[in-house]
Amino acid sequence: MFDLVVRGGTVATEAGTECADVGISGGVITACGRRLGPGTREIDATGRLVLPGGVDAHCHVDQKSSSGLMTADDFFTAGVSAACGGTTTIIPFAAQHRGQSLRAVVEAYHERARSRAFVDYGFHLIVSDPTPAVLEEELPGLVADGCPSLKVYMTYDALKVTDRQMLAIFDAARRAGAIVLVHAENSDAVAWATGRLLAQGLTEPRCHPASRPAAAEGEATNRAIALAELAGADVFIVHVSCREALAPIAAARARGARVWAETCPQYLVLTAADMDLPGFDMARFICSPPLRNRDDQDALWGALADGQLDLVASDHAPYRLRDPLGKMVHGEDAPFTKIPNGISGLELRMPLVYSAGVRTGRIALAQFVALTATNPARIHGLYPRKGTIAPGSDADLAIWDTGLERVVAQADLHDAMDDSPFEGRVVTGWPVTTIARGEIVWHAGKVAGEPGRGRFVARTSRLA
Ligand code: DUC
Ligand code: ZN
Ligand code: ZN
Repeated sequence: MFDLVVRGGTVATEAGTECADVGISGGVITACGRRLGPGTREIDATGRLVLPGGVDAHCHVDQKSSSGLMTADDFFTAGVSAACGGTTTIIPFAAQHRGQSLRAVVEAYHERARSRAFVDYGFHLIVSDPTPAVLEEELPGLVADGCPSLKVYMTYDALKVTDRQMLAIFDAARRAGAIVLVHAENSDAVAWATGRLLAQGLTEPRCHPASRPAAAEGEATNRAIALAELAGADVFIVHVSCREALAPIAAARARGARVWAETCPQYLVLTAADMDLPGFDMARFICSPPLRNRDDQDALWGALADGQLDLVASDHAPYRLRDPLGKMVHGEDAPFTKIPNGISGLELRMPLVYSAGVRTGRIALAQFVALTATNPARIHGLYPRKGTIAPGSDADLAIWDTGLERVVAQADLHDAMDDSPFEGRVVTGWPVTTIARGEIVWHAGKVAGEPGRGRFVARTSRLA
């Protein structure tokens, strides 16, 4: 007798699909096959797709930005939103600001997450102050405690590291068994392009993309990879948005370099042209790197299809649009340089990519599973516990109605935002039931589960 049986669905993994029942006991998948015995509870998944719960490897939750703003979502609202969108594991950041102990930062995030988390979570570290104590004493211990990844910024004055610091970080990460995530934009190029716009009085939100040119992302991506190779470190380029960044990634992988990379839904379905309207509403699209053009979009889809990009993460960075503690922190007439960067997307990540990718034939279903669940789990030390449907894995599943068509409306979403950059978009294919460690947390339009049900998942070091 199982605790729960998901019966008669089409089970999809990165290896293909099969018509099978999934048997769950004690929060774990214990059997997958035809005509399984009964469960205390059963869900009929006939005519539905059964997918591994998604793993969102890049999101910002209960995080203070370098300018002191908090994200709108905490671990509860973010987790509910994730679950309603078919994602059952998230990896947000524990962000160090200069002068802080990295260990103390991580402990504070643990404290806030423990009582509020709705889905399982890990932490990437953000290192902005790579002192010898941080790199030699704190980092190895934090990796051993289950955080084998850290992010560095090549831009933003309060966060950015120099090339020399980046080399020291790569070196320490290699020795500790961590992968280094890089926000790759050339800071001086961005400052120069920004200055040129401001000098012409071009300050509206829609001018933001021109202030962060694709060349700046391409140059920094190439440099980050070169420095990682020099130090022998594993490097992961986050939020790749353009052809200029894809080229050095593909070249590095062709020569066997240890380089991984992601893109995000906003770069796959939106372009800078969506912003080309006057007024503050366009601030909803401000993110960094910025939205690009149709040609970049095509290149990103091509890179997902041919395996040059490893995963799709949301980069959920929720700052409410019409809120003095959000995008309006400096008022409605603020220049684009003063508007917080970030787009929400935890809940829509998988439906957007399914709808725009699988239904259109740009990527296959098995690739969708790999890009949204299996690869992020594997790259970030969660596999096979997370990211697949197999005996022994956590019972994290989503049952999808692939024909369900909905128009995106913020009012239907579960995050703490007041606005979505994807508002009004028609999306076909949605999770109708989500199961997290064997518990039905989203079903028939209702959320079930308490704050604190999500657990920290210690991830495996790259040395293990
Ligand atoms: N970088 C991120 O990774 N997320 C939000 C904004 C940013 O610059
Ligand atoms: Zn970033
Ligand atoms: Zn981010």
